[in-house]
Amino acid sequence: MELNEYFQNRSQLIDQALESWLPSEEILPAALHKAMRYSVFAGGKRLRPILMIAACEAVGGDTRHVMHAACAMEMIHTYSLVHDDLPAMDDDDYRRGRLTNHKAFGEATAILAGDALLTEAFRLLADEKANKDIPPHVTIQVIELIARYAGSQGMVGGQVVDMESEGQTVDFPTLEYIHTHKTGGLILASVQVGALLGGGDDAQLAAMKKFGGAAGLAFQIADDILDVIGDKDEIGKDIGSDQARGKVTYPALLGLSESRQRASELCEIAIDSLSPLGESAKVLQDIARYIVSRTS
Ligand code: GRG
Repeated sequence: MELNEYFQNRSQLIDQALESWLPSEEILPAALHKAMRYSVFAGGKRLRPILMIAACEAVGGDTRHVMHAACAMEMIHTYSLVHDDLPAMDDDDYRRGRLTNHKAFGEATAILAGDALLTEAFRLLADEKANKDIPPHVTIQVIELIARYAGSQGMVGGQVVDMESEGQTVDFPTLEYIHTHKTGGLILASVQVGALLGGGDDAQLAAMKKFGGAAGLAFQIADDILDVIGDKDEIGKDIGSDQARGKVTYPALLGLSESRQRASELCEIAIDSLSPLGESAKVLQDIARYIVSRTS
């Protein structure tokens, strides 16, 4: 299956699952559920849940065991975008080609919609029905892993160091800390959880960790590059915002050409790390190539 077709097929499955698990707009409080759904169904690429499904498939697992965690990951990712766009943070008007959540629903509702998405994600990760075929110790491992990569020593931590670094001269280790934590963490967690729920062995989990670390960092470098040379309409948000805010980025520190070089080296590391898995890892390896060549 071509990668495009794979993305289309798996994102349809994710959308169906999200549709069934997210409270409908008719359930009280309707305004909150409407705001949550507005951002979840705003046309995101579903990269993290797709990586989770692909990792599960790569270790020979049953994708039905991973759908709830894939949806929880997308809810956490969406909450982070809703909060990141708020006036107190990046103060953005557009996301995924439409008005940001706070522009559409007001600041207070956007904060609460993000809070509710994060909380609902962990409810779903612990949901009894969704976990009926999963050993309880694996469920606990999954919850701990996602909390670790999303929390103060993961995505939120990376966001704080990113904020503190705005307008400052920042060294390379700090830049790598920001990128691996703020963005890389959820990507790394996605493939690890996919392999874990797919019943992967220790060697497969270790390979997936290496893949996720490299692919996660490559993703953020590609994002930095897109913010310099990307197309506003394709990306769905303004270009040049990193520079305007004095954000620390790869192109700012290393230049465009070296940033591209680093992204393609990381892509090779990601691809090589999965070679022990053979043909079953092909989709993940194609996704790594897509991550560094994407235009949106
Ligand atoms: C507010 C707790 C908190 C964290 C925010 C992830 C993050 C931390 C901020 C997002 C800022 C940002 C735009 C980072 C660039 C990388 C990134 C996460 C891009 C968006 O991810 P995509 O391209 O988006 O997968 P879609 O819309 O396709 O899901």
